[in-house]
Amino acid sequence: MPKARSWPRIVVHADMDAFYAAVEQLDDPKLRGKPILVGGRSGRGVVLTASYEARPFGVHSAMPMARARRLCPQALIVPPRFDRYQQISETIMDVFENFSPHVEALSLDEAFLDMTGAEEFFGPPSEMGRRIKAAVRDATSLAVSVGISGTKYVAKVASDHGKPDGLCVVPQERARAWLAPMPVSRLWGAGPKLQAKLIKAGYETIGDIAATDERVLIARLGAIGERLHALAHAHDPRTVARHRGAKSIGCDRTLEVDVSRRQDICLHLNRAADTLGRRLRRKGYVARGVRLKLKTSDFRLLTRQRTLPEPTDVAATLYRNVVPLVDQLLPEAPFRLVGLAAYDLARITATQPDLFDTDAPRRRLEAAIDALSARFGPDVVHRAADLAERHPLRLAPNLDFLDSDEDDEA
Ligand code: TTP
Ligand code: MG
Repeated sequence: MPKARSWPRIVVHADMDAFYAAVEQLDDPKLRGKPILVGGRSGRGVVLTASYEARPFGVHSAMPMARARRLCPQALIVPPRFDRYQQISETIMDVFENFSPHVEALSLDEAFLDMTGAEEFFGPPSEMGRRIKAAVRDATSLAVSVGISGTKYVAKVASDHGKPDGLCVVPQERARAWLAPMPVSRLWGAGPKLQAKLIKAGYETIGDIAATDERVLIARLGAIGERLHALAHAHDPRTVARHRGAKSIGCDRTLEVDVSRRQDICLHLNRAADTLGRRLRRKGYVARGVRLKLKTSDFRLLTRQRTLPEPTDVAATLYRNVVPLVDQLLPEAPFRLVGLAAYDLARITATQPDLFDTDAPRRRLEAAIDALSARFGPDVVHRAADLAERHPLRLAPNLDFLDSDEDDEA
């Protein structure tokens, strides 16, 4: 007979503390214990994250760097090193996979783990949390905050609740009461507009929503009322999907100057394809699809994607396949962000020797450039078209995480 379980479902949410900043402090002891801001200084520079030492000054992610520097003039500004964050991300995702076969990476630094039924191996939920935290610290020397409950929603709120270095366990039967005093801004999917609407309708806390009849909420707020009611009651049927961040890799840049001309957009994509091809080859992946991402000057995110005729890790092939997608979105120009992602990644295996038949000569060329760049630095080899361009490519910091619409999922 199976052992009796105390929790019917155990969902863990783990999220690294001040991730980019913590990595910078790890790698450079001079930065430890100090307020630091990770991001660019340029005109459109924004704070990607702030160390916990800087947060009491009111600075936070996505704030313009200029404003953050006014609020916290003593903060040290550190440019981001995405490859290093990616590397640590892979380490932490590997750690999570030692705890559960169901790990859903949400971004570089956070994941859900379904640990239902794992008490036998790891003890009760609080002990699971302690072990996960210790394993992440052993592997990276960094702190992760962990929230554990019976649903994704409450686990996520719980991991944030204990930050930094938190461990917050909320049994399902106590989840509703635990949520009740929290402001409606903690409801998943409640952006600033909906929050304002809720406040105006007299709902300040999650408990206010929970105490209202579902039909009344729907009548006042529309279809979203049903979801808010469920969340406020700690009901969230979503399961932990099994996927790692590495199933797609992207290269997005917010530009210093918005672009409208097809040739300018393509120039950025060509560069992005080079970066992606290089990363794919380095990691031993091939992509089965490419996705184009453009953000309009009024901040609408547009995407188009297509499956490739054959899996590839060749930049020229990624680029060739994304160009026709540009034409579909060109009428929406100007764009402030141009991005390209390779998705549906698979590891190259020995059983796929014919993979690169069509791409073979081009692949040899790109691999040769990889070798040159590795030896002499990334700026040694340039494409003639880039050099001919009058304006050098000017990039602002990566804002990928601002585009995450995960919070808006039903
Ligand atoms: P978060 O987990 O949101 O933030 P954080 O890890 O820095 O801090 P916290 O302790 O509150 O979790 O994001 C993870 C990393 O993603 C963050 O270190 C930098 C990056 N990021 C951006 O680049 N832009 C953004 O707007 C946000 C929110 C994060
Ligand atoms: Mg984090």
